[in-house]
Amino acid sequence: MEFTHRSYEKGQTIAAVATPPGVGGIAVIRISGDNALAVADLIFSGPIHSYQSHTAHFGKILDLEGRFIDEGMALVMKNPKSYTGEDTVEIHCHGGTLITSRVLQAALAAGARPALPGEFTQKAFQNGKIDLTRAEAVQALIASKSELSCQAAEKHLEGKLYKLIISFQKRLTKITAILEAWVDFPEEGLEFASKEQLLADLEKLAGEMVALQESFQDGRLLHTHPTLCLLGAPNVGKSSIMNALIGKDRAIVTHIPGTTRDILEDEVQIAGLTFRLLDTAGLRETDEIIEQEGVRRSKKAAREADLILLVFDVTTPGEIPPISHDKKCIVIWNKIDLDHEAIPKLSHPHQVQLSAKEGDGIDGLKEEIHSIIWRDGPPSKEEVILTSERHFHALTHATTALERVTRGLKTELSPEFLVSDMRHSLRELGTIIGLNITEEVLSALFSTFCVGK
Ligand SMILES: Nc1nc2c(ncn2[C@@H]2O[C@H](COP(=O)(O)OP(=O)(O)O)[C@@H](O)[C@H]2O)c(=O)[nH]1
Ligand SMILES: [Mg+2]
Repeated sequence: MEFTHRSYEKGQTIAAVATPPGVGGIAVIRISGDNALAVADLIFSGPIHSYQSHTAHFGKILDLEGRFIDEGMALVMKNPKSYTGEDTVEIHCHGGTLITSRVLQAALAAGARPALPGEFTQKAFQNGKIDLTRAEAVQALIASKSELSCQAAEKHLEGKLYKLIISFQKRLTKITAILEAWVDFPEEGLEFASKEQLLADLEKLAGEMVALQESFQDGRLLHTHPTLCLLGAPNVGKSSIMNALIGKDRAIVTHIPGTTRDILEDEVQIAGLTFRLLDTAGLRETDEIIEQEGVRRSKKAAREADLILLVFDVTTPGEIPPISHDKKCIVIWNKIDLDHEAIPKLSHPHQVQLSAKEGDGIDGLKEEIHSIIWRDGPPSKEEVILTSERHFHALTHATTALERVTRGLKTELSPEFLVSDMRHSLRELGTIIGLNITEEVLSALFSTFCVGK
């Protein structure tokens, strides 16, 4: 990960354009920090200081020499009731690139410094407005392109993951206290019944933690954008299927075999997920050097794909090569709108028939993709799932430490070791919500955010 580590200085006043670059109806320049009101006062016609918190005011936006930049609104949010927990002013101006940059320049000239990526959210976290899972959820929600990743991020933003981690911590702390008492008063020992109870509690807790950990199998799909790769002989209709799946004329389709030579890529929403869809050059022996390279690339893309869509033309199925079972694959029989002989019988479990030209069977193909990707059904609306690698690793460490405790308790291991593992587990859980986390890790994390968020 590439990032520049930066120290956080509480209260420093920062400014950034919070709206996306480009032209729009309005743009928002956000200013936050101890001097936010003073900075805004210098570039806005009204007396920002005297405005009540959470009120919006129309006025002129001026540079430090008093030159008119634009008319707009100032929205004042005084600490601690703001996103960052500090004094914040948002200036809404017209959304022209030049106007926006002049307003930002004026704010910088008035004493703010340019905000780094994610710095407003970092302030919110450092000032205790939100825990780290919620801070991360903000960016995850912004980056969400699919229904399911949105749903998962919303859960985290509502604090559901945070609450779950806190409840794990409480139960861990309780068990740790019992074990610590055992260390302090070893002669009293752990009574037989309480040891049984302790083991039962531990195993129940570990089970719940492992369940959350395993939810990352689904959660990983939400942020990695799995790949679908169209594969098959020339002219079977791969490019036509790509176009039908994404609903636009993305790939060139002709009756000439070997039309697609390079790999084409686009995004497609299926099964609540964003997939990378790859269209490839048709697989065949060829002396043509560009096509040879295309075929090589097709094979490489197929090897790396999460799911292969292997296409055949029902009118000329030809020789069907053996289909490997270790790779997820759907066999597609295309061109069923044309007259054709009986479709060859294959034992392959996932087969669909369709006509890319007419659009028939495309929904069936999507359903098949859905059933392969979500073998046990997609994550439910209620379920809290892990979607971040960072959370997954911390939870894995926490559960591994807990498993050591369970084993140790069964094998009469000295309680000091058990306590040490319990503390380790607690610490790992804590990092998920942002406790005991190094500044380097934090700034690496926030550096992936948008500027202005
Ligand atoms: N009748 C019919 N023709 C199709 C169908 N799909 C593709 N074609 C035609 O088959 C030819 C090759 O299609 P293309 O998508 O370029 O195949 P590719 O080489 O596998 O990418 C074109 O002339 C398409 O119009 C289909 O479902 N029905
Ligand atoms: Mg093609």
